Amino acid sequence: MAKKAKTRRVREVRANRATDTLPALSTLTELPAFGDLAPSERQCDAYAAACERAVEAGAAADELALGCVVRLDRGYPAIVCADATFRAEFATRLTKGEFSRAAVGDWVCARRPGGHEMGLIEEILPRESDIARWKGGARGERQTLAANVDLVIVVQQLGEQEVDYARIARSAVIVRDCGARLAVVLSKADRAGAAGVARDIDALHEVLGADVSLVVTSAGAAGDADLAVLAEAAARRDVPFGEEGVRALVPAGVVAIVLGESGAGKSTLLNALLGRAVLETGAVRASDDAGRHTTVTRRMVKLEGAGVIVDEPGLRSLPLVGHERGLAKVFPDIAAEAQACRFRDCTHTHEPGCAVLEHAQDEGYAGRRLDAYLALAREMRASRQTLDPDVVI
Ligand SMILES: Nc1nc2c(ncn2[C@@H]2O[C@H](COP(=O)(O)OP(=O)(O)OP(=O)(O)O)[C@@H](O)[C@H]2O)c(=O)[nH]1
Ligand SMILES: [Mg+2]
Ligand SMILES: [Zn+2]
Repeated sequence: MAKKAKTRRVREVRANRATDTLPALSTLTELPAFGDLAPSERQCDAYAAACERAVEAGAAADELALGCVVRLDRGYPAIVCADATFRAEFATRLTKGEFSRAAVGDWVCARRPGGHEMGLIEEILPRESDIARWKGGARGERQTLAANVDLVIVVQQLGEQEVDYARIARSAVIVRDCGARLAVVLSKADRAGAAGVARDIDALHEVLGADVSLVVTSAGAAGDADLAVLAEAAARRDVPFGEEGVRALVPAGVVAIVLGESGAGKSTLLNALLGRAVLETGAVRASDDAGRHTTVTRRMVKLEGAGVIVDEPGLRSLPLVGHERGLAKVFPDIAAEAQACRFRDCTHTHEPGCAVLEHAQDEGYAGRRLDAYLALAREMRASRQTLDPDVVI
C-alpha cells in the first residue's frame, strides 16, 4: 500500500510539472457546465458498472464521479463533473490498454481522491458515436477527433476561385460514415463577392443536393453595405447568412464540432459566436492561402443560449479508406444505380452496361455530383489495394 501511495505521488508530481504551463481551468469561462452535456442512458448504466469495479479495486465511492472530457491540452484531459472541473490523467491499467486515449466529448468514470488536484480516469464509457479520420498511409491508424458528437460542421473557405466542393464531398463522406449529422459552412464570403457566393452555393447544391444544411458566413472586413449584398445573394437561394445561422444549427443540448483545413476560419467563426476573442486565430499564408495550424488544442466552447461546439486543429488530409457506407449515404441515388451495373467492379467510366452512366442525365446527377462521386470511389478502390490487410477497419 505504501509503495502504491508513493508511486501515485511520484506520478502526480510529474504530471503537475507537465500541466503547470497549461491555462488554469478556473479562468476558462467558455467551458461548458456539466448540465450543458447529456450522457445517454447506456452511458449512465455503464458508469454505474464502472463505479462498482472501481470500488472493488479499492476506490472510495465518494471519490468517483461521472465526467465529460471538455478539453485536451497536449494530451491532458480536462474533465467537467457535476461539482468540479479538473485535469486528469489515466489510471495505469488504462494506459496499457487498447482504448487508452480519451477524446473530447468522452464520458468517463473519474476519480479524485480527497485533496488531490489531479484526477484519474478510471474508465472511458462506451461512445454513442465518434468522429474519426484515417491518419497516415498504408500503415495508418484511426484517429478519433471527438466522441459523442451530434453534428459536424464542415467549414470551407470561399475565394475568387470556385469552392473546393470535392473537399466538402470528401468530408461529408467521412461524417456520414461516422453516423453524425452534417452541416456545411461556407466561410469568408467577402472574398468571393456576391456573384461568387451564388456560384458556390449552386455548386454545393449540385454536389450534395439542395437539402444539405448550409450557412454562408463572412467575418472579413466587408462593410455593412457589402455584407447586405452578400446576405442577399445567399437569401436568394434560401441559404441563411451569418453567425446566427450557425447558432441555429446548434441549439442547447447539441454538441457539434467544426472540421476543416487550417485557415478555413473555424476559430474566427467560434469567436464570433461567443462574442469575444476566446480562441487564437492566425493569418493564412499570402502565397498559397494555407493556414498555419494556429489551433493546437481540442476544446469545447459553450455558446450562450445555445449548445456546445468543439474547436479543432485544421486537418491536412482526410484519406478515404473503407468509407463505402459513407459514400452510399452521401450519394444514395448513384449508389443505388451502381447495383444495376453489369460488372460488379464497374468503375462507371467506360464499361458497357453501366447503369450509373446510363441514368446520369435523367436522374439528374450528371456533372459535379457524379464527378465528385467517381473521384471518391476511385480513391477508395486504390486505398483498398494498397492497404495493409492487418489494419483494415
Ligand atoms: N477575409 C476573411 N478572412 C477571414 C474570415 N474568417 C477568418 N478569416 C481569416 O482567416 C485566417 C484564419 O482564421 P482562423 O480562424 O485562425 O482559421 P482556423 O480554421 O481556426 O485555422 P487553424 O486553427 O489553423 O485550423 C485569419 O487570418 C482570419 O482572420 C472571413 O470571413 N473573411
Ligand atoms: Mg483554429
Ligand atoms: Zn457502372
